[in-house]
Amino acid sequence: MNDLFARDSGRPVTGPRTRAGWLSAALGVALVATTVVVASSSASAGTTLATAAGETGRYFGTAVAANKLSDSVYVGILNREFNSVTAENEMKWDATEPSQGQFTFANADRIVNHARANGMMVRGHALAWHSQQPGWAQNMSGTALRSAMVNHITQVASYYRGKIHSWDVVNEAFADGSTGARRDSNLQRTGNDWIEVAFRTARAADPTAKLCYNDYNTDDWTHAKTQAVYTMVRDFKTRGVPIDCVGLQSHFNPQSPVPANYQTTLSSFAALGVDVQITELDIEGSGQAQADNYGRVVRACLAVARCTGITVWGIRDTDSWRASGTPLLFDGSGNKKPAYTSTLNALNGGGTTPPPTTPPPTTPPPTTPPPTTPPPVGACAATVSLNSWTGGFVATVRVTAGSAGLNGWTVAVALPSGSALTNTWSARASGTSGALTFRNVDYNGQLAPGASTEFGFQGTGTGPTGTPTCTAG
Ligand code: 9MR
Repeated sequence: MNDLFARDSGRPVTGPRTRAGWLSAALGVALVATTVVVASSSASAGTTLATAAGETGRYFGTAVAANKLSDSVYVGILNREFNSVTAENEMKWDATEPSQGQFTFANADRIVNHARANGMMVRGHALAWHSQQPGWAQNMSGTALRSAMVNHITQVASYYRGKIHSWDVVNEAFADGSTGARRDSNLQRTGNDWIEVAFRTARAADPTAKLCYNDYNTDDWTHAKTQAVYTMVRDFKTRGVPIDCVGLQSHFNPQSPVPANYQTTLSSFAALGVDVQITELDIEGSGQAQADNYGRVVRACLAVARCTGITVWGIRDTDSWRASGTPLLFDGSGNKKPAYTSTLNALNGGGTTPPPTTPPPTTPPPTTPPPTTPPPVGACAATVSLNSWTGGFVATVRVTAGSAGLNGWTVAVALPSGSALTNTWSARASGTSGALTFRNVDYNGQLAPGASTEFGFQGTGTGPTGTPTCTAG
């Protein structure tokens, strides 16, 4: 019974449950209510990675390859130890849209279905990336590529809407080295705003998934690449670009070891108001040294309240993309390594320490200056800001209530001829060309006097040029 209780507590709160999961949840509640001694003693030591992480409110996941789901040793460890999965390759652009406009989800579905049948959550990986693009996209540029990216994100994120806990919306967009620059790629050459367009598009397609920016070599707080990603996330938060999480891949080896300031990196990102997830953890090495490094990474995550979960990049060493570095928690035969024990112990240590506190960031979070313009005297006012590129645009509209406040609003916008609406977020649109109207959704219709809210839309062609009009109701 203890094990039943512990297993259930390791399931993610947001994840789907099987009938067995619900049953064990009910039994778990009954145990808490009737046998406090059992609950309190078992709650402090999870016997698997998932249950131990679950007792700290976190998930523990692994990358999964669809073609290994017929390997019984692999599946046995997966189902026993993990409560989150990431498709190692099956949700990437080349896998899901091998020909333009032709989507294939069969392999990704095998992973998603396995996860759902076993009460695991799913991380989606990855919607927009310079690598593993299908050949047709590799040969594209400019407007055509931008539109193809938007369509890809819309189709894939819509197909999996409601089934994905977190999406890696954009992967590896910054260059290595000391410049802090964006990585050159065909996507980057469509315009610097490609990343925010990707995030807005993903939000419109799946409003329930957490949207992450994911990268490697962003673990050391002093590295230019880490600082560049931090600056981008801070800018996105300031401007209302929808981002919920930062993924640190955390691929470590002797050339790129676990940095001493790793926890500072986690807490500094978290202080921007995003979750932090360790998304592709592997640490090359063996024995106690490797075990100690795993322990350090886990303890750093547990020390940061918004470090919400850890994913290792494969199950057995032989499953790894870096198999020769034996970087994972199970050996080729599926036996637990010292790294496994150290990880489990660190997770259980986290369950007995006081609730984690996030140290103050080393860079102060941005402050939004108070609005300098007084609230409009009429019912409401709307202003629009545009991000445009050749052939497309994203419009962000700010609605500000007049002195009486608002209980519902409507904004009218005129699109130039030849332009068309393709996506809307945080509002309901009527029309797709010419005169458009946008109405509030449930959660942003009520505004106190002088208060503001934002919605956005995306389109092809050029964006609206006139001032939008706002009316109450
Ligand atoms: O593990 C993945 C491997 O099977 C693929 O061949 C490789 C191709 O790019 O991608 C690996 O996964 C990568 C992940 O998608 C993004 N971060 C780096 C990972 C390791 O290369």
